[in-house]
Amino acid sequence: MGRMLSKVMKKLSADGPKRILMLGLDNAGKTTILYRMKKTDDFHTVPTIGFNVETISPVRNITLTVWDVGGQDHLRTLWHHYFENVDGLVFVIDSTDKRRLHLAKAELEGIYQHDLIKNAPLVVIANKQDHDDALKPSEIAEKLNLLSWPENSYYIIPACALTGDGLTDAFTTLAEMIRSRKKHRYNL
Ligand SMILES: Nc1nc2c(ncn2[C@@H]2O[C@H](COP(=O)(O)OP(=O)(O)OP(=O)(O)O)[C@@H](O)[C@H]2O)c(=O)[nH]1
Ligand SMILES: [Mg+2]
Repeated sequence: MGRMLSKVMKKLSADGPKRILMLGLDNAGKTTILYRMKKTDDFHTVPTIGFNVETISPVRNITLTVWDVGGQDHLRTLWHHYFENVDGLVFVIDSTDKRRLHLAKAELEGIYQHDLIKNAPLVVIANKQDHDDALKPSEIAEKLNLLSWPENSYYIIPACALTGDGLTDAFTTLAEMIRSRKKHRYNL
């Protein structure tokens, strides 16, 4: 009975809402992504001081609680306060912000230094692809040095938060990555 209960509990927690942390430099488009996924049409974003949290359902049977934390310089030092119990990470890049890509790379690498995050699957959203001068995901992957990361530990997806293009793919992919890891771990 006890063993069965514990198996059921594990299955429930494996199927319950996953906790997603969404980070990235200021102006990358994190809050726009969150409210586009929430299908909120009438919103205007202002730089986030603190965080926003919303439950989203990118497709049926997937529910994610997404924490969007402000990315300004002085706020990035607070990111680690959100690392507890994170199932997966979304890192948002402004694909037009070539000048600060090296900074985004350093921040991403810094995040993955933390024990609480280091095994969390990663989806990088190459946002603002509606701009003609946006870098392609392959160029961003190279500049972030993602090619040296373990296979299947990350996925990079082109997107436009204004239209929503790529966003369902990004969150569904992350949910699948989390699910396949949990399945592997618990052998469910
Ligand atoms: N052209 C274009 N603009 C975008 C896109 N996504 C977001 N923006 C714009 O980029 C600006 C910043 O977006 P936010 O969502 O506030 O950025 P953020 O990452 O939440 O920024 P912080 O809260 O400061 O960390 C806003 O003016 C958005 O309208 C996109 O895909 N294309
Ligand atoms: Mg914001």
